Amino acid sequence: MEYNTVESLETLRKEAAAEFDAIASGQDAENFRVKYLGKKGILRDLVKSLGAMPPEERKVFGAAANALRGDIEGRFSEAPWQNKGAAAPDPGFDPTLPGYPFPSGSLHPLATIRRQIVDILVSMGFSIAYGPEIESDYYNFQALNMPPLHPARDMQDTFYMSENTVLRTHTSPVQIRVMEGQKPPIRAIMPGRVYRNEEISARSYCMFHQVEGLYVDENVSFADLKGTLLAFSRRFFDENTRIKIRPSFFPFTEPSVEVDVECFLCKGKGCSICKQSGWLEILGAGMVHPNVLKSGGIDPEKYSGFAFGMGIERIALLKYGIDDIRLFYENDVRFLRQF
Ligand code: 2NL
Repeated sequence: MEYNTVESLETLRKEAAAEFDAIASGQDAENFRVKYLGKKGILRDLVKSLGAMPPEERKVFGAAANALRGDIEGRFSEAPWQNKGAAAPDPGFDPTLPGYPFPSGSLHPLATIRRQIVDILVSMGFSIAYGPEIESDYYNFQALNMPPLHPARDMQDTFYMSENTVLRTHTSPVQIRVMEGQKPPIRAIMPGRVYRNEEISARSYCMFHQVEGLYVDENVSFADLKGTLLAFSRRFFDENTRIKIRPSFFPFTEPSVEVDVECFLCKGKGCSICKQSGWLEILGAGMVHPNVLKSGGIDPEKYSGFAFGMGIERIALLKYGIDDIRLFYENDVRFLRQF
């Protein structure tokens, strides 16, 4: 098309405006610049038409052509994408659309259960203590009323690092360290990993997690133990949960008990989780053996105490209805995503 009338300049203005608005990339912008504003561009060519025009027409056309060139140059140089040489905006990008969902992680089921247990006990006045996972024979056994050759020390269950060093088989050694380091009243819980050299199966693994608790003061009685465990069970499971206390044996407590809670699923009627018994065993406990108080530097004539221990895996398996303990350690995201 020849641009040699004022009317044709209006057509040119519209065409240029449409092309300008369609600029979608740096390449489009460069093509536009060459086509309209370049040395051989359409707007430069207009001057050539002037020579053939009568003077009156030349004056009007020249002014209109200059105005058009000024407008296009102005818009082009002021386009937002010209700043700092940024590329032209991609019209396929809509900044008002919602973002892509960001994959979020979640707590491991064992961490969730541990936090629930620890939070309840901390709110009841227990403080948290930690200790080494590699322990001496003394702290893991002797101080807990298990002298050499005691049957509970059976080689089958303990990982020995050397003759006198073991991977702790319970968190109780931390309690000895706490008793050594402070005077009664002592109210402390010990969450942590423990190790047992057992055959790996759906039921047991070579490592698991415990939370143990210890309360030592003057006149601590078995009734205090019952009240503490009942209050804990009602906070953790259900406010009407009943508990059942059965006699048992641990070398470090006397008397020793095991505690069952009413099955939270069937409320005691009997179901697959509680194997039709209506009860779930959740922890072991007892009054601290006088020999153990002595190991901790505490006078058993003046002070008494209770202690309890629970396995986190056991409670997590029950609460989530999981049938294989190994799932906790495989880090299969198809499993972990369900929590
Ligand atoms: C269980 C049973 C228990 C303890 C742990 C303890 C610690 C000291 C003194 C006395 Cl220093 N007792 N701990 C007592 C009774 C039971 O754990 O079945 N744990 C998974």
